[in-house]
Amino acid sequence: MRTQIVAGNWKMNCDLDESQHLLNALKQKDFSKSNAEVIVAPPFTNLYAAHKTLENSSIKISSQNINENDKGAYTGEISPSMLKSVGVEYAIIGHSERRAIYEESDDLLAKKVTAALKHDLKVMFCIGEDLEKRKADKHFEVVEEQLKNGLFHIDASEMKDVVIAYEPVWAIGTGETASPEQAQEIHEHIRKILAKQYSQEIADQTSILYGGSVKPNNAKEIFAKKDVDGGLIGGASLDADSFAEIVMSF
Ligand code: G2H
Repeated sequence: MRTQIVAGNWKMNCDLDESQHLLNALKQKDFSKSNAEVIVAPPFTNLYAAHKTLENSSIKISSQNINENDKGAYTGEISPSMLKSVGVEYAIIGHSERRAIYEESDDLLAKKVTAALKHDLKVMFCIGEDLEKRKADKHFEVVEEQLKNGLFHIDASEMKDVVIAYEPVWAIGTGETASPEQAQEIHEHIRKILAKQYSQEIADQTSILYGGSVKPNNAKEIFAKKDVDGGLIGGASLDADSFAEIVMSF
């Protein structure tokens, strides 16, 4: 049985007060009725306080990014061990906003994956095509290339610490969502690629999340699909009630 996950990617939202407010509201929710592992990814500045606030909670913490180096002259960057030291368990790597706005290449992302795993951080590796590629029916190829170039340098034994998040760029923050059928189709394809690269067993064990305008009113339908193991939630994760409702969709 694969781990079902609902992760909130807060992006560049919430100062410390707002973050604490949201976390305290999430702590009040009874997630024990859901089968999903719950993760939040606040901005770097809120991670330590989040760790302290969530100490007796089952909610786990992720960073939204990571630097690929151990330490040194990388002004403005945050290393994997720094994240570990403030209670972070996951790192989101390769989010489409990092790929598009900050021009993070497959090569760089591959290094970030290696760095995260080296420091015992689990990886949430994001892939997904833009509208142009979807219209050209190239989405299957795009995700395969992204996996090959950014993730498949790791060993089969390391895949237990990797979660994949499929996020079609055309559905991110746009209010547009892939249909449950579109999500299932590509998740199944991703699982086949994992089986080809590693093994059927690894493919069957790897959680594949869907991301892109997941809301309380569409989560259940999407999560019901066989190869969708949860969601990476942006906008709707900033409201405790909405996020909790999505978690409860499992
Ligand atoms: C996709 C998603 C979270 P949203 O970026 O990673 O954001 O749910 O706002 O589309």
